[in-house]
Amino acid sequence: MFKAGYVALVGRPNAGKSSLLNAIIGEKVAIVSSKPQTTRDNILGILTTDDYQIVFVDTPGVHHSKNLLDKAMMKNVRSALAGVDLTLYLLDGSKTPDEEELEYIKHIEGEKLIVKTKTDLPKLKDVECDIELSSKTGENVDKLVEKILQFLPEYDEKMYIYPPEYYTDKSVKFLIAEEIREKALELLNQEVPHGIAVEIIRFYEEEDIVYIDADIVCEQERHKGMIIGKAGATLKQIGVEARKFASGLLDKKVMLKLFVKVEKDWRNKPQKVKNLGY
Ligand SMILES: Nc1nc2c(ncn2[C@@H]2O[C@H](COP(=O)(O)OP(=O)(O)OP(=O)(O)O)[C@@H](O)[C@H]2O)c(=O)[nH]1
Ligand SMILES: [Mg+2]
Repeated sequence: MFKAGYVALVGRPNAGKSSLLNAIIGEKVAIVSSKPQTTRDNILGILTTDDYQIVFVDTPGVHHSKNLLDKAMMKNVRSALAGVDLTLYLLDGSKTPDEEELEYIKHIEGEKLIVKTKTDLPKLKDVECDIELSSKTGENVDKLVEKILQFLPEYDEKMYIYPPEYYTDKSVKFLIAEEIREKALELLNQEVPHGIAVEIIRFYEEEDIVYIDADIVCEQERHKGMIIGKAGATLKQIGVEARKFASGLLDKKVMLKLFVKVEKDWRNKPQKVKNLGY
């Protein structure tokens, strides 16, 4: 018998959803950062074996909407929850959940598993859950996959939802834009990251080299200066690391050019939020 189905990963910002997705798939599908609200849209990670195909849907962290981008992100969470075979609610094992979070869990419709993350860190409080795991050490990640299989429908033949060689629904362009954003999040302080977006403006592939130009969009002149850094050092470092990733992904030499652009209040501009694919 072959099993196939959809599983959503839901939880507060920073709970460890994208880290778990990457640990399960074994590839870098979704970017990860210590700053909350890293993931902005639903990202599929696909795990295929001879016996099953599980399509995981990583979602933005559940939070209150302050602007149009936040609203778009929460809409993504709601749409991910519709029609999945199972919802994994991730509770950050290094934090104490609040009432609001526990209430949210109660209202999730359909089958669900409560997954406590980050077991390699000291736990603050014992909270009831179905499984505890660490994406960092890999502890219990396989066990979670086994548990998930119990909830998926069975088929007589191999019912692939996606071609078996796919591990994500996202394009290389998207993955590279996200990688640039991740490196920027890593290198910048708390104030700048939420207002950053990355847009690939040129992607030109030749036989042995790929030329990529990308804009890092930010909200204020002041932020632009911070992204560029002293004598261009920060932007250069973002570029060096993102280029390495792109080159590995494409298996080709990559020429990456980064530009920083200010677009005031873009998170409230419907066309911009839409163009960026959120
Ligand atoms: N020690 C430890 N840290 C972890 C683990 N899983 C995730 N983290 C860290 O927790 C932070 C948030 O991880 P993410 O995977 O980006 O969390 P997320 O839930 O996807 O966050 P959003 O996209 O903002 O909603 C990062 O700094 C991770 O390195 C874990 O198992 N152990
Ligand atoms: Mg995430």
